[in-house]
Amino acid sequence: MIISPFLKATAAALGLFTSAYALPRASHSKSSVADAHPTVPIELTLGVKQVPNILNETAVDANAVAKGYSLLNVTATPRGLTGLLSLKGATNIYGYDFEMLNLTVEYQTSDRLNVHIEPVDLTDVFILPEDLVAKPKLEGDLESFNFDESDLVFSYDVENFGFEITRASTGETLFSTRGNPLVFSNQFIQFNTTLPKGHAISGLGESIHGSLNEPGVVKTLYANDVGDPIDGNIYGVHPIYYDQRYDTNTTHGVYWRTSAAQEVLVGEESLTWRALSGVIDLYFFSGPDPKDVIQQYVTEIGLPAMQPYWALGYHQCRWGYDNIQKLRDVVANFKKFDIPLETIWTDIDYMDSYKDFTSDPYRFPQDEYKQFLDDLHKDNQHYVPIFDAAIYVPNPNNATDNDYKPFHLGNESDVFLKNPDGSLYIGAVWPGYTVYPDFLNNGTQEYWNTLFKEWHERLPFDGIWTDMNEVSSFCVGSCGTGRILDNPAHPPFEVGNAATTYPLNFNVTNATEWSSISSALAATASPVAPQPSSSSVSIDSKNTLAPGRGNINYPPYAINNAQGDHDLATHAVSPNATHADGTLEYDIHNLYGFTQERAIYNALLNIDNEKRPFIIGRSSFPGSGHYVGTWGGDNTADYYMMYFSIPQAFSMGASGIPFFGVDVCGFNGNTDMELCSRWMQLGSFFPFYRNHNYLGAIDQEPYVWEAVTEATKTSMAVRYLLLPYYYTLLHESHVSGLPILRSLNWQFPYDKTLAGVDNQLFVGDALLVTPVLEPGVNYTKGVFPGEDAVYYDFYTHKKQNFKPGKNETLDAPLGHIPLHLKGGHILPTQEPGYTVADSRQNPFGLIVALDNNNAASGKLYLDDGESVNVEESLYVDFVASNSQLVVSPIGEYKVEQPLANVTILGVEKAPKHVTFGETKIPFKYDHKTIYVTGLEQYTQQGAFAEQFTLSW
Ligand code: MIG
Repeated sequence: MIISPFLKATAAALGLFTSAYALPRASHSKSSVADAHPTVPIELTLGVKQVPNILNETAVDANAVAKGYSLLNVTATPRGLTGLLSLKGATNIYGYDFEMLNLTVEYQTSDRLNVHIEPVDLTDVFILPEDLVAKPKLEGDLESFNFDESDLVFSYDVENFGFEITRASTGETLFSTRGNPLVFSNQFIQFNTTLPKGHAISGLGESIHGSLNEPGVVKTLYANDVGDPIDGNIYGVHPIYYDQRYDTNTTHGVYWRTSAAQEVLVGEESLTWRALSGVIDLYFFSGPDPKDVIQQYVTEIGLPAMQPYWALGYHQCRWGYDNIQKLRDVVANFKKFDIPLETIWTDIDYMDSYKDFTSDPYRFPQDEYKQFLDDLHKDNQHYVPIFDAAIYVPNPNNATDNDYKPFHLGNESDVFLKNPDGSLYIGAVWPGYTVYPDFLNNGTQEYWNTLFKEWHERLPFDGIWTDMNEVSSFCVGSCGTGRILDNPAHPPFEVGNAATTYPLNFNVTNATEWSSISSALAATASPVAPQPSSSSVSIDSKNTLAPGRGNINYPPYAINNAQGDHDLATHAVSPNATHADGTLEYDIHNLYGFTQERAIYNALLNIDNEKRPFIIGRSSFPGSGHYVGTWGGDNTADYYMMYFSIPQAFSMGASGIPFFGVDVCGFNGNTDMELCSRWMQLGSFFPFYRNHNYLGAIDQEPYVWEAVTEATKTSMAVRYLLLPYYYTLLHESHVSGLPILRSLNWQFPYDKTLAGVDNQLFVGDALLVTPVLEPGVNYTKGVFPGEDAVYYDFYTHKKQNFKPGKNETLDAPLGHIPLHLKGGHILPTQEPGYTVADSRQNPFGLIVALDNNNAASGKLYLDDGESVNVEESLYVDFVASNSQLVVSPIGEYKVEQPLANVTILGVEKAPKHVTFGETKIPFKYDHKTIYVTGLEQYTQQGAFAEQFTLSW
């Protein structure tokens, strides 16, 4: 069974891989696809239609009905208190209520408070293991604590149990469940906190939404393989919210350490948090600034991985690079147009019939493939393949097919997820029927190590892109059980169909093409392929109470899972899939991607324990950032998606995943020149910078359009110039938990007008990007906050006359992305080269942007760019004041490249002379900027070999 002819035929029929303006053709007939390659029977892909509780008008409101608990036996402990909660009367609304609960309140540090509530009888209660997800711990002297050191004050009501957390320094209530009953049952846990009117709540990702969760927002937290629907649950799950208070200028965070399916309802003056299993394990972080809270949280879940330096280079990907020659052509085209290319990626096209750890023998023959990688590596470029979560189940009756070690080895080592009866859980993904490695099984890491090592010996890839790990399955339940001889190699939906969507305003900006496209479409309009009608069975979400673990596949409370029928098993492995230790997927569905990525991280370290693993993942959970960066999933080539990439990045940054980017130019649908030009420029400021495209969409490499080529080169020149600044930010993130991309709101946390400003982004503290996010304009608007702040145009070095609080209009013709330097900062630079390795051979520079007091500071971190255990590093401190720049290096890592230039912005008066150490040196003074060049002669030992001063 070979898939490639189908794809090729489809691609040809659809006019793929031709010129950028190829017309999409009419929809490919569905039946011929099905004839050529059987698919999973449609009925096996249909879930049972659920009525999501939040959309069900007759649903019972637990707050109104439940009777709650009363608190007994309160006992003070050295670090807090304990007590017993006794159910005041069972209501069993969405599960069976627990009679008795243990309450533990712990002041873990001066800025972290833990409230833990769990049933006294833990039979059938899922407890999230500490070796799976980091658990914040008591710190310091366990036997005593000065409660005055904490700004958080815990108080409680005994009769109708509720608790409140106030901030000592301001007297403000931060969190209060008072007046609303605690609900704690086997399949439904709920608490409710009051919020002040006009609140500013962020977090609770991953979703496509602005930074602020305004009243009416419902966040469904259930990892989901779905193409980025606005407000729906998508790939990652991050049960943390940030609550910013503008009346007191403080922020706190609330983290529920749970892997359960959850739903959070944000109201005008309340937040209701629901989970479908587990226990209450809540952490309050006291801040007080937003960045403090982020750091307090991220430090506990796991500080971000230090990425290899080359990860900062530009990445090119697409679904449809389906043979080696195509890859070589793309690499050559980048070179030809002189657009830096660091890494070329392949999607599932490289695999032999979409099987993990294989490559297609015809289109990716081993020798050619290996040669291609060797050639890339010679040019200091890199290669990253996709890796899907599920493992193909071969057909035992077909000798060649059956010769698939990843299945047999795993089956023999018994490392796959099971059905409740102990048989293999068999879902379906790209290759057909598949099984799923169980990362709670002790043997899985070794299985993984073996396979990754062997694969890497054949093909020395440089990192892994991990897809489908929510974890996805194209059918509902163990659909392959008893059917593995069917080989349903084609997914039960159409792939590679011509995308007929175009960016906003395409009909205006590309009028001629649009008219021919629309007439071609009209002429060939084919009847819409029959959609499987979803099952008519609909479950009343109140009728399924069950004791013990409850009703696992259809819990009584139906979350608003963003799949058509809302079934938890639609497009996902079913909740009743069972792990080696008996844990149900139901309880840890949200952890699959996290555990898989951690295992891949370990497998890559097992290949080479000295190199930082480079992994870009899709699904994520608190702690994922410690192992991987992520990308934003299947967005659409349209302006609104480019806009939402900014709050998505902020939210991932605040979730401990700073190394983030989205599919630049857009994944689903066709992009166009204008959108792609804007997006290539915006994307160049994201930590992870990758253009990726859908199989059925027109080409969108930056060389496809001349204007995009130019725009891209302009932006990339800035990015590569700033690589030392970016690398320093990566390291700062790695040691402190701070995000790399920062919202205006984090930078100026006391200015309420900046709450939810998502159209601008800071890179670190020094650079403010104000992109164009709409079609057909040659300007953009942005705000430049800070009463005393100074902003310089990055390109002209001119000081701007911006007024804080005013929405400034900036020139932004196509090809120009407004970029400003904030006074007070010093940025290290390095002359851009074609690759990151080339860039690192070039001379350094410094950009000094003075503030109103003629002062600025900054830092540089460097090391070899790839070691896991860094033995030699270099920290350089830059301080400018009183017309003097002092550069002070510490550390053993040697930089051989000299310092070439220093540019000082905001120098009001022309200096009489400029001196480097004691030596007078030539300089230029223009537009209040001092340009010093030619410093190489003084820094031949290396730019930062020793401390030096430069005075003016
Ligand atoms: O079911 O591998 O998000 O980036 O191109 C779709 C094909 C599978 C989803 C990923 C996307 C990738 C695509 N994959």
